[in-house]
Amino acid sequence: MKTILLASALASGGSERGCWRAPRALTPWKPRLRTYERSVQPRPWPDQAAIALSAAGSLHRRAALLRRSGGRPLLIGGDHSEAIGFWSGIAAVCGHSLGMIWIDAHLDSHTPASSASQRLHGMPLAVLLGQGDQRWRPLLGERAIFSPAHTTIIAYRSYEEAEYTLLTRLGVTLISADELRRRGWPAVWRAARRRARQGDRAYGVSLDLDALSPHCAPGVSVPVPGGLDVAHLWPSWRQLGHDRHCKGLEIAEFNPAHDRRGRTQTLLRRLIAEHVPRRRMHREDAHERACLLPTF
Ligand SMILES: [Mn+2]
Repeated sequence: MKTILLASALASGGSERGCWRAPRALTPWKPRLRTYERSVQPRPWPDQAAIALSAAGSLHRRAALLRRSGGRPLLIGGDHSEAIGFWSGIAAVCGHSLGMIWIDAHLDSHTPASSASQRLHGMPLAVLLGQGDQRWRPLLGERAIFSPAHTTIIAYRSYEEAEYTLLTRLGVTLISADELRRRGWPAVWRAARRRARQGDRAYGVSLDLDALSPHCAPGVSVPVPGGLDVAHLWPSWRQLGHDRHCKGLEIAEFNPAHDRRGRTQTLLRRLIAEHVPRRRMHREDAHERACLLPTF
């Protein structure tokens, strides 16, 4: 399955708007693409609901289109609220709830009733598990996009009680950064992957760069000490390229404004290059292979 790049300059759901410049990391892959770098100042939900719903609709349609063409979309973001449109588009083509491996320093499972900040990038997982604001219904439908029993969150270490309670009630598997350290990455990854693809289920992997130790990836909006050493991630990330059950990949929350000496950008480019060779991108029509979505 060929991996196809998709980039989102979405920053309206984050805590600051630095993520709008994240698609610049794609420069080696998009020699002829125009960049869109206009952005609105992030606003709490539901002030920016119209923007968020419209952006999610575009991502939904684009992800579904790429999936229907037989490719595996790799989305480069953008704040993590991009996940709502992206994964719902992939699930629409699969026709059932997806398995999910969500690697993140946060639980991203607030609802408007529990969130103090009302930032949408703290809510995408709740929305995708069918627990979000009613306004998402027309896009998402009645069914949860992720099956809770086939979803694992890995490396979390900063969260609020309400998120933890919601996820536990739904039956999502939660592996904290402490537990990850105790059990080791290979065992945790193996179990999460087995759970995600149980019964030949289609699944996806969403990597929030803040899951990684801030030493490896300083360029994020909400860094949290501790976390995953990127060295552990490589073999697993590479392995996904050969897994036909894995229907989509996402790397979220790159904020170039906080990067140090290009460390996060270099890392992001290496992660992309594992699945999309640069030379291939230069030879082929970039417009078919990389799509950059405008923000608003
Ligand atoms: Mn996140």
